[in-house]
Amino acid sequence: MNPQHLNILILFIVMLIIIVGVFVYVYRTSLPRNTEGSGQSGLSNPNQKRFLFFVILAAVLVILLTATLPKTPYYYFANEEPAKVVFVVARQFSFAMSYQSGKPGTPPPNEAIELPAGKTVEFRVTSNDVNHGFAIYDTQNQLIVQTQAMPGYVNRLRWKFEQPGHYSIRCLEFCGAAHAFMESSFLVK
Ligand SMILES: [Cu+2]
Repeated sequence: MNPQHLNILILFIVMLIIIVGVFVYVYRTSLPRNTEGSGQSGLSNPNQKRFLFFVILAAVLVILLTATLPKTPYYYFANEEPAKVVFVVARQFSFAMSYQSGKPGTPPPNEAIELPAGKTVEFRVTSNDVNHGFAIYDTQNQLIVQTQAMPGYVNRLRWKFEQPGHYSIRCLEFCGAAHAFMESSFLVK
């Protein structure tokens, strides 16, 4: 297991423990009480305990969001000028790729794509019909980055390919009968 997968596994186990903990807490605090103690104050008061619980929960969520949001791929290479821009139009059941953007109402241009290794490139991804996925797999067939291809919308995906070779593109959004065969590729050198 590579370290990245291990981190994700640990994250999921921690989240699982937190979720189970919340359920156990809610279950235990919602049990009918057999004590007749009225006029409780301080932390023995269930309302105050609940309030404190939600304050801590909110604080944990804010800390986690602050720590993880800047690491989302939306900001990858945001300050760099892409060396190449590739226009991608997905449709049932293929990807058309070109260095030129197409004109509305005409078939999208399609050409073999070659990208420079070690330089930031940008894909501008859209769809001509339904929602598709645009997922890039490296030379070892590992998924490295992906975005959605949506009709009427252009998603920009920036990446830097360090390894030269053939990269595959697959659709990750079930889009119809031949979805499983919706593939393309490009060369990095
Ligand atoms: Cu598909």
